[in-house]
Amino acid sequence: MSSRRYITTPIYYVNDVPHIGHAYTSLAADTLARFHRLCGRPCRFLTGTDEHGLKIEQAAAKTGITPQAHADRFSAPFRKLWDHLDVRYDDFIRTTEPRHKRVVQDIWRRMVESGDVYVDKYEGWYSVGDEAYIDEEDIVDGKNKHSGHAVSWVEEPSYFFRLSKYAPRLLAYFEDHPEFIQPASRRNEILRFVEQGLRDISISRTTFSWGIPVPDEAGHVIYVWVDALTNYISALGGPEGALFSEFWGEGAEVTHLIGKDILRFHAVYWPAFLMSAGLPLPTRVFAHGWWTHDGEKMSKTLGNVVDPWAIVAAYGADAFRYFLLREVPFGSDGDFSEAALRGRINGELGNGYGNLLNRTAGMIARYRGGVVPPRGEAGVEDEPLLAEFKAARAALLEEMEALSFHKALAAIFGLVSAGNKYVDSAAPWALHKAGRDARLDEVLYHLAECLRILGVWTLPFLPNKAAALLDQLVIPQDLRDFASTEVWGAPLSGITLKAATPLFPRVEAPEEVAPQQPKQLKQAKQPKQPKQPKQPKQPPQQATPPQTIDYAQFMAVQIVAARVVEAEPHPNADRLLKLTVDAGEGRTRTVCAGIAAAFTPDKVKGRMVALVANLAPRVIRGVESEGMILALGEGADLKLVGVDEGVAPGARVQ
Ligand code: ME8
Repeated sequence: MSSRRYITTPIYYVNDVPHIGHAYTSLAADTLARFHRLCGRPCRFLTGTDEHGLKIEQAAAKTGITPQAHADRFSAPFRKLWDHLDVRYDDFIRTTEPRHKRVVQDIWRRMVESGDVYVDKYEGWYSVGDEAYIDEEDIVDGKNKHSGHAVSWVEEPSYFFRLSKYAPRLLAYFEDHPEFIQPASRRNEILRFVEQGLRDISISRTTFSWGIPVPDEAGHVIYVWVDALTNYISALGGPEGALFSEFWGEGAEVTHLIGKDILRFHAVYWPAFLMSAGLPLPTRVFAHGWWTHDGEKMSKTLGNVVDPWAIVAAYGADAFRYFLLREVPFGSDGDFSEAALRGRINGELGNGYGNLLNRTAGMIARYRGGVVPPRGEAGVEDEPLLAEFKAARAALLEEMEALSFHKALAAIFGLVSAGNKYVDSAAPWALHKAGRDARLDEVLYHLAECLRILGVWTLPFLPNKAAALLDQLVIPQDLRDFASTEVWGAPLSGITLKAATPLFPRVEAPEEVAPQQPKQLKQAKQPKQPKQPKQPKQPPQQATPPQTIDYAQFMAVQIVAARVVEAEPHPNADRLLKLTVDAGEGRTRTVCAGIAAAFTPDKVKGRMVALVANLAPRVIRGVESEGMILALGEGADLKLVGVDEGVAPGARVQ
């Protein structure tokens, strides 16, 4: 596999301010680029803005400024947001730059020389919103049925590109390079489309002027998609550029990250243009899914477009990045909600990762004066942690190659979980009490090394928090690259840690901090009183209407899906089972449940249950219980509230 990587995002239209959809691709590209850099691979990351075309000309006309002034005004916020989100690109291309125009005209000439360009008349539908020619069968009620953008009839002289000629070559290329279009479901879509045969496409416009002129032909501007797609090579200086020979073609791996709506342009038109121009093709085009917001499609009219600035102000850039990459597989659609984001911050980030840092730094401070001890006496209890490290490292490398960000994160957080379990089973407090100093040294060393490795691995995903963690552990620069995590056992002994500050402080929903509400809820949710003499059961009284609560009050109770991973009788109470549950937090919880009359431990082990996750922990007959599982009925007739399979632990009931 080649080692020079070129990663691109779409260039964004300057008719809009950046939103979550733009941020998603840029954050994914940035994470990937950071990962390659961490691995020491030469890598170039390009983004930019798409500034020509009728859509931009019309937007400028609306505000009464020139298209160039409009482009300048709307390109800047993208750079600003990328700075704010720590998106570290190597180049930002604007299609109105001379370096870009020159290469677009060069590509045009190459296509002409190949005999693939001819003049004719275009008669058909055009969607300005999509900047695309739309087939009759894709129009419903005057709109592109896929995007909802209005279409209008166009008749004008136009240059055409012989796309039809390239269908067989494209199909042969797809066959030979199964990795070219990803994910696989999208590849099949494109295969079916090309197999039907391709029609030639119009590649110049004459009815407006905001574009790159067709060489030697007054009155025609080059179709905006020919213009825009060429950015990927104009930013390398064009086919003759030094960067082009380094990052395009032989010896380079080119990855275009895009949204699913613009796949046809990238997977059909772009390779055909490149074939015609006699240039190598990119290695892969990966189409990610779309985000909805609280279950609804985002739109300006609905006013529900997720503004990355607001999210970052409330939760921080790292948490936003983590959520987007962890919540759904990269090729799938996803739903953004602040409640789900808070769940991840408080769950695997706070209770899992942050907690491991706090516990480790706390114990090194308490038992060793804040200095990482030398390695001491190895024990069999160390083996699961070391095995998890090896498995996680292999998975991380593999999943990043596959652009499976969510699985890469799952692998890393598997090690977080193993680290927390290791604390529980090695029980440093007990070793300290028993005076087993050499063993305690070993355990504390392993925990420090585990955190260093986690810190390094999370640098691409959580650049600020991971750097803060490595700073707290005072890890030298040469122990912050991927190579330094190849084997477990870095020289950390003797390092004096800085005082730990929480990495992911708990975040509360705005509703939860409103006065009164939590109090009322606590009252409503405290039925576990010492047993009172039982009242005979009454049907609900009809006379007084049931008390209602509002949505905010409901949301203050965090009910999440959890899997029972272990179950055993409670050591001190016959009617209780002691359950170990996984609520997707990167650690497990112990929950005491009064279900022993209805369930033996093996009947609940493995089941998905509904867990009240934010009930204050309390010690029940000597065992601390962190939460409550929901059940109905009593005694032997008791039933558990179930959760369908396929729901991930940690998913919130809402
Ligand atoms: O298409 N969820 O630019 P653009 C996820 N200029 N992604 C979304 C999204 C959502 N809700 N909404 C939009 C263009 N996107 C062209 C690209 S490249 C040579 C030219 C994504 O600003 C969308 O899928 O309209 C696309 O990948 C990107 O935002 C840019 O959209």
